[in-house]
Amino acid sequence: MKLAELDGQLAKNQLAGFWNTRVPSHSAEAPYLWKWEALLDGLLKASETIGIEQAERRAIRLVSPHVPNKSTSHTVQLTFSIVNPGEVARAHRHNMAAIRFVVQGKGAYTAVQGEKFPMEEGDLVLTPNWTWHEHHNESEDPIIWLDGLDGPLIQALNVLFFEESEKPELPITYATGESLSRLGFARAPKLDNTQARGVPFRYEWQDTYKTLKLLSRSERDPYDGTLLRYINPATGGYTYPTMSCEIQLLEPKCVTNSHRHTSTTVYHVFKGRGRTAVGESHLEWKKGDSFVIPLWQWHSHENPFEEEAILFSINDRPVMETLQLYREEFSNGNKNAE
Ligand code: GTQ
Ligand code: FE2
Repeated sequence: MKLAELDGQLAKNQLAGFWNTRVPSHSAEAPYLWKWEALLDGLLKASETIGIEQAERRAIRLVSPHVPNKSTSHTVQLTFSIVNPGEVARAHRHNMAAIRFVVQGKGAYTAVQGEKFPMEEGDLVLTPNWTWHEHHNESEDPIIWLDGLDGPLIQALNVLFFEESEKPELPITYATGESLSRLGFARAPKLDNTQARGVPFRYEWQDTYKTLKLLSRSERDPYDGTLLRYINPATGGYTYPTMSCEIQLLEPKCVTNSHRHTSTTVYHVFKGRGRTAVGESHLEWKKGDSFVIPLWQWHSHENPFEEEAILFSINDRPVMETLQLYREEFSNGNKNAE
C-alpha cells in the first residue's frame, strides 16, 4: 500500500500515523516588558469610563505578543485594577487562585470568606481558589493593585469555574486580623492543616520590608539577591499549588549570576530601577514596570544605581515541581556577557 493511501485511510478514521510527526520540543519564547506610564494612563481612563458594576472587569491585562490567548505568560496572568473612593467590586469566586499586591494607595480592603483584609501599599492579599471575595475602597483616593492569577493554566486545563454572588456584599464573620492569629507565628494550637490550596491571608508590607532588610546582610542568593517567598502559613509550602509569590531586594551595585529554569516568572518593579539580561535581550526597568521571563532563558539581574531595587514576582515553580518537571541550570559563576 502507498503511504499516501494509508495516511488518507487513517485520516478518514480520525487516526494519524506517527511517522508524519516530529516530536515537538520546547520553543524559546522572548521576554517582554510593560512600561508603567501607558498602563497608569489606561487605568485612570478606565476608572472614569468603566463602571465598577463590572467588578473584576475594571482591570487591564498585560498581554505578551509572544504568548497565545492574550495572556502575560502561558501559566500566570498579571492584570492591574483601580478602585475609586466609595466603590465596591461585588462578591464572586472562581477556581483560579488570585493574589493582590498593592501598587499605590491605601484605605481599601478585600473581604475574603468573611474576613476583611486591609490593603496598603506593598501588602499582599491572598484569595485562594474558590474563596468568595469582594473589594471596597473606603479612602479618599483611588487605589491601584496588581492581580496575579493562574488563569491561563486553569483555562489550558479547561476546568475554569466562576460564580457571582447573589448579594453584592457577603457578611463579615471574622475579626479583622483573625487569620493572622489563626495562622501566624503565634497562634492557637488547633490548626486545620488541610488547606494545601492556600489560605486567605494578608502579608503586611512593613513586615515584609523589615524581613528583607534584616536578612539582606546574611541571605544573598547569587541568582536573586535577597529573596523571600510568601509561604502558605498553614502548610509552610508555596503560596499556592499553582503559584509562588516572592519578593527580592537588589542592593545598590548588585549583580546576580545567570541561571535558567523550567518555571516562568512575571515581575513587577515595586521600588527603584535596574536591568535584567534575558537571553539576547536587556530589559531596563524602573518602578511601576512589569516584565516576564519565559522558561528556560538564561537571566541575571543588575542594580547599578545607588537606590535599592525591589521586585515582586509570581512564578509557576510549584506546578513544575509537582509534575516533576522542574529543572535548573547555573552559569559557572560567570556574569552574563554584556
Ligand atoms: O478582582 O477578583 O484581574 O476575579 C481578574 C479576575 C481581578 C478580582 C482580575 C478577578 C479579579
Ligand atoms: Fe476575583
